[in-house]
Amino acid sequence: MTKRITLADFLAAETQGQSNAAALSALTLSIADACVDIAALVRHGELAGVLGAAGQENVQGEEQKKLDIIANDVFIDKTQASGQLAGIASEEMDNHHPIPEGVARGNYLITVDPLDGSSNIDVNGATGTIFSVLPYAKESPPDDADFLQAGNQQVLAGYCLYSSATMLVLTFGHGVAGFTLDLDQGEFVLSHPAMQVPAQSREFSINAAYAAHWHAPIKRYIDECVQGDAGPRGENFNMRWAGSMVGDVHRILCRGGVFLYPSDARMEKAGKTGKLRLMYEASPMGWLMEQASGKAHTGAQNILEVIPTSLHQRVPVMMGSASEIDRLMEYHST
Ligand code: AHM
Ligand code: MG
Repeated sequence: MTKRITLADFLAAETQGQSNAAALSALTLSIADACVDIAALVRHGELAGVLGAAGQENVQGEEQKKLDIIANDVFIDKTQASGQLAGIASEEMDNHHPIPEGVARGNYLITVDPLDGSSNIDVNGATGTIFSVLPYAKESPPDDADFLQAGNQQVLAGYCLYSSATMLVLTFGHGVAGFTLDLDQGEFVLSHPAMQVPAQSREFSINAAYAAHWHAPIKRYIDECVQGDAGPRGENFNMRWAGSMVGDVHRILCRGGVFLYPSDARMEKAGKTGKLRLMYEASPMGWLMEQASGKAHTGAQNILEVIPTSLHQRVPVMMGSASEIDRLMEYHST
């Protein structure tokens, strides 16, 4: 029988010998704790009375679901109690949440999308939590500008997928590890060690409803896939779109493919470059992809090199199997 490795066991080995081992482990376990609580709310659905709209919008003008707000509160309560955070920025809050007086402050900042894909909640579809941990060295409390660090500064990134099983997927910069929640024991157990994105794949993920507005490089890439074995790729492709970045990226980590949420002419007319947010969607997912031997790009730049100019900045996103992202980058440069 293979040895059962819990998240706590994994953290002890992963952080061994590091001066910040205890801090990073405590913070990671608090994130896992928050995800266990959010998973329980998601799992109980209508019975927990948490479905439906909250009747207000977030800073980005998107309708908030009740569970968006509850998940945000749970995540803040659990992670700040670790004593390792200096501040928390979230999709659901205009500005960062400062650690209250009387609660210990630490040397990390966290950015989070507490319930990604929340339009899936009411239809019992996959959702997730995405998080990114950044270093913070100052003594004084941070301001929003302190969060504006490029993705290549992250010390921990990951997501929790709430689907048929609850899975926590993490990187500290030494590969990607996936854990499945053991509901009987209430703990995450290593189930997917050393996750690797297959270098090649014949599967793509994009919301094709926006095809009329795509720019030429995306149009060319998808057109060539859709032509199948009669087209220039000479092979048939498959398409999947979960409406949840966590669900789509998880599938790609498991079996390859590309996830695309490009900017398009209609968005740009409305003053937006893409939909997904750099600091708590694109950067953490981009680092996971790279750590699993995949790639993540905006079309102009490696996602991890984009220096944020605001907490809720949006970026075009292309990530997944290395050879397909290389091809997309080539199409963007010609
Ligand atoms: P959210 O953070 O408000 O839930 O939005 C992000 C989600 C992603 O999970 C998903 O990939 C995308 O929005 C789906 O967008 P669309 O409805 O345009 O297909
Ligand atoms: Mg969200």
